Amino acid sequence: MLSCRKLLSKHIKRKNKKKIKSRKKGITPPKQNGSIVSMDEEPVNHTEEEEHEAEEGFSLKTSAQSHNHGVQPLGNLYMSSTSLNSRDTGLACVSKSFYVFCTHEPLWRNLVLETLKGGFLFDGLWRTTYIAAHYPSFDISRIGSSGLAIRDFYSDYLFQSWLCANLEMKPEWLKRDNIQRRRAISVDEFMLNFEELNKPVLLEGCLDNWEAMGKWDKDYLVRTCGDVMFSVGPVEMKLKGYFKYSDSTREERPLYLFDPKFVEKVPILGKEYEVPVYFREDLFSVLGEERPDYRWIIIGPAGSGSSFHIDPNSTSAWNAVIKGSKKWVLFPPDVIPPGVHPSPDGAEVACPVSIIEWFMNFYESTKDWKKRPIECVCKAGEVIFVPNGWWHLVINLEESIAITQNYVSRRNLLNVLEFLKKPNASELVSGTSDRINLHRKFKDAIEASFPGTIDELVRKAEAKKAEQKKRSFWEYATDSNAGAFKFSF
Ligand SMILES: O=C(O)CCC(=O)C(=O)O
Repeated sequence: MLSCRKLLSKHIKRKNKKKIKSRKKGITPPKQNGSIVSMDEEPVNHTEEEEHEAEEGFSLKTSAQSHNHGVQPLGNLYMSSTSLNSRDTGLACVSKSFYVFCTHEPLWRNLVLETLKGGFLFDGLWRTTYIAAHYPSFDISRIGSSGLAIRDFYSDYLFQSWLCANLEMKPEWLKRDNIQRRRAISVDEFMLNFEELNKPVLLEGCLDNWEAMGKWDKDYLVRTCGDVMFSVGPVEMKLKGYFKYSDSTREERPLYLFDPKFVEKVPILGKEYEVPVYFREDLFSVLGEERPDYRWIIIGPAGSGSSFHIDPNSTSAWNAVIKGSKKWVLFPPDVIPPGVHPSPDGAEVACPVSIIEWFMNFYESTKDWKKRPIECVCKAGEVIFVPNGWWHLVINLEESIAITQNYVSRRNLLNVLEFLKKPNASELVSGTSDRINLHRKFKDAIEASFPGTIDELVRKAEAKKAEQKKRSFWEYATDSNAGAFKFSF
């Protein structure tokens, strides 16, 4: 019998072939929504070639269970012998279909977050979590899974979140590792070869002295601050409540703990790590209490992460992994990642709902891009430098704990000042309540603390630009492929 797992990989693989064809024709590849994925468990004779295809396709996590009610993606309707979608068959099926929609977990998650904020105790399902909180006398053990499987039920809306929650990261998605790695380089070397050039680098060995390494894990954090409220997605919740959730969640886009005030809340945590030597210049500190948010503790289960974005206020950042590991994909500022659509003013970004969905639908296409992304897996003990303006996506490959800080040094001060004075600063600037005045306040404070610095940086930047212009003219003039005149000696 061919397992559900095999069928899934086989059919998605077939669909992929179509995608490649359509890409050649210049048609935007269809989203996974239309994929043909069989959930039936019928015996199928499959050839060697099909086996091979299956191996190359997508796989489900070993822990994946079938969709509760046997929902299939809409594409399967076109392969079905009956061409019957039970959702269209009138009253006889309404109650069953309605039941399936009503038990859709993402809807219950929204309800819980809206009504209980962070004050919920996750019990493995959002639906029962909601009911237990609102109707404490109700015996939720009666709810469980009804096991109601519905024949011929096709819905991309219902299927997609199940698929994304249960897909395993493909080994190919993790293979490319083209970031430059450095160990024990000097600060000057870092500035010259990476910060000045605005290029990512992975720094090894610079957390060796952190107390947090080897100390921070779930048990330690719960002992130290289990009752402290942390920012988790749209809500604030106790750390121990968050771990109860993250230990048992299995969803498309797990809630992520991302707290900018963790040092103020738990000062001991701030004493157990130190800013790596490369990132010690911190010009936003001239603003004192008024500086925008700049340091975060980040905790999340496997599959959680950050979808494509550029860091706030044109700052650069470093991200240190204390526990776990993270897959990074970074694109330089002049390349918008596939599947990502920033609004013209840059204030909003539309991208696939979940990170795994981006990998499923867009990762492959980056192979053909002239400007390939920089990629790596950042493991515990390693730090990545994220230069300003770079698009990046991060997915935790296992439960992870990390610290990140955004900073302004002399190398990116002018970029930051320019960003803060954009006409739509009130929408673009983040991490502070006084978005409009941040430019003036920051500029004044820099002038007061480091007189003449801005003028000197402007002079240097102009000289560099003029030099580059001169160089690019001569490069163009002497490049025989450029069609300009050639020197002949
Ligand atoms: O999820 C992560 O660790 C990445 C965080 C990140 O991208 C950011 O802070 O800008």
